[in-house]
Amino acid sequence: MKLTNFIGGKWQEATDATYTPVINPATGEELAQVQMSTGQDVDRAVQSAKEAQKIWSRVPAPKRADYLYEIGRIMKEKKEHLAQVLTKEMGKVIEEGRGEVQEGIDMAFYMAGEGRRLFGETTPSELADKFAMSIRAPIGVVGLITPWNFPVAIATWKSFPAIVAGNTFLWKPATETPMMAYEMAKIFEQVGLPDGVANIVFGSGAEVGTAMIEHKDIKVISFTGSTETGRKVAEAGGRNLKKVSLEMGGKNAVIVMDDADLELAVDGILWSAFGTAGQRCTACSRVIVHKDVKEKLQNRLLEKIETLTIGDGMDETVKVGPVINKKALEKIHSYIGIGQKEGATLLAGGEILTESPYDKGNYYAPTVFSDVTPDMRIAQEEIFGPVVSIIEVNDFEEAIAVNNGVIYGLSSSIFTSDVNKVFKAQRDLDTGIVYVNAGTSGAEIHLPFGGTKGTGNGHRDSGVAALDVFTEWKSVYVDYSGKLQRAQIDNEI
Ligand code: UN1
Repeated sequence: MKLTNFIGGKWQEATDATYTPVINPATGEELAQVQMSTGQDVDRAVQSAKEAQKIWSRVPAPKRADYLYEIGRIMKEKKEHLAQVLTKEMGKVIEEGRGEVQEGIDMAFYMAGEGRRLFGETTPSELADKFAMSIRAPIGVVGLITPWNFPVAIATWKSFPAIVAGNTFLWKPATETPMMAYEMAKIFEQVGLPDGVANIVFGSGAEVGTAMIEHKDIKVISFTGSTETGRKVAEAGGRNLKKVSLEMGGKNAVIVMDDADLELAVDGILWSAFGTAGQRCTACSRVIVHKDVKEKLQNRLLEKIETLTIGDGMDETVKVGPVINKKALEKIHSYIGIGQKEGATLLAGGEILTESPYDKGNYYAPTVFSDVTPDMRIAQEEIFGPVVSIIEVNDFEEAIAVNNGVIYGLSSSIFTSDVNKVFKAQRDLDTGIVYVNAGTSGAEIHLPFGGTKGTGNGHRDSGVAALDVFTEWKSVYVDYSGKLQRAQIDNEI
């Protein structure tokens, strides 16, 4: 199977196309070949998106939303198929594959509802017989750059608000996971989304991503990926005066206080640290635990890790799937030496699984470090794999300080039964998402998603906040006095 670009409603071979294999991380099997496009293909897609946007922006928003209802309905109909494709190309276990597709379905229906809201504001004018309002206007052609760890959900967080608001888009999916983009393009075709509203160009960040950021007719770039790349996107975006929305890394912590339900906390940690093999930007990679319950929590965590089945996510009983590729395996593994050198104690895992049946895929053993101090690299840097570091603290204040003492600010969680700590924590945890008595992952699509500090640049994906990325506020004044009235001058009392 060869995956070609989807431009102007047609499947198009790239100029000078070369192809790269798409590999199932669980088995090493080749699933497809994806084409690597060039800047010329980006330009072609932008032209088509630009033409389409002129018409699309005039389609009433409730009618634009009708396409989203249809997209959501078809995604629901094909949910199992989509989940299987997702699990095969990305590696997450099938239950989570279904969950991710559900996230996309929810986003479709939620944003379709926005077609009949897209609320602006009316406000009094300071002058008589004058009407004032602010409305959300579409921006134009928007560029979406999405990562491999959530190949469909993240794309829906961006593309659905973009189109309901009257923009058209060019989407560059990650080269590791292009098949979900192909599946979505087939759905766009099936619902008869007008040609050019949705365009997909496959290729590398260096070539296609750069061409998108440099293109003068792409007005917004919404990017999810590494902090390293995000910084480059922001720099180039700044130079080109583009609106750039960034969603980057995390170093999310679960705080466990001495008054917590420990069994629940352990379950929360297991799910957030080892679900998706730790490859979520919301994954828990630090446990900040009160000294009085550390031993107990640690022991229970180690017992429960033993029960996690590792393997191909297509097997319904498997809880931890592979990581995306060999490079990721090596990066994760490099942190074992780093942690040990810094004086942390390796309590579990710390190895690449090489024996059959693991030898064909990219499997890493769920890993726990203890005796970690907040300044160690394993407690500061995003590892993006199934590795968690346990840090002991003396009290609540120290726990908050350790949580906040990293460059990232995506998600945090606290397990406690003290209502005062709950409210203090939600105020003081410096992250865009805060959980109480739940792990760090599992955000719902109708709430804003994003983080503070090095995680982002102030924008949010999903939720109604996503509309802020894809619309421009336009202030409209209608003077019906029939005479020239001058604000600030003719309105003295
Ligand atoms: C991500 O890891 O980039 O909150 C997205 C969660 C999911 C989305 C994660 N709903 O864990």
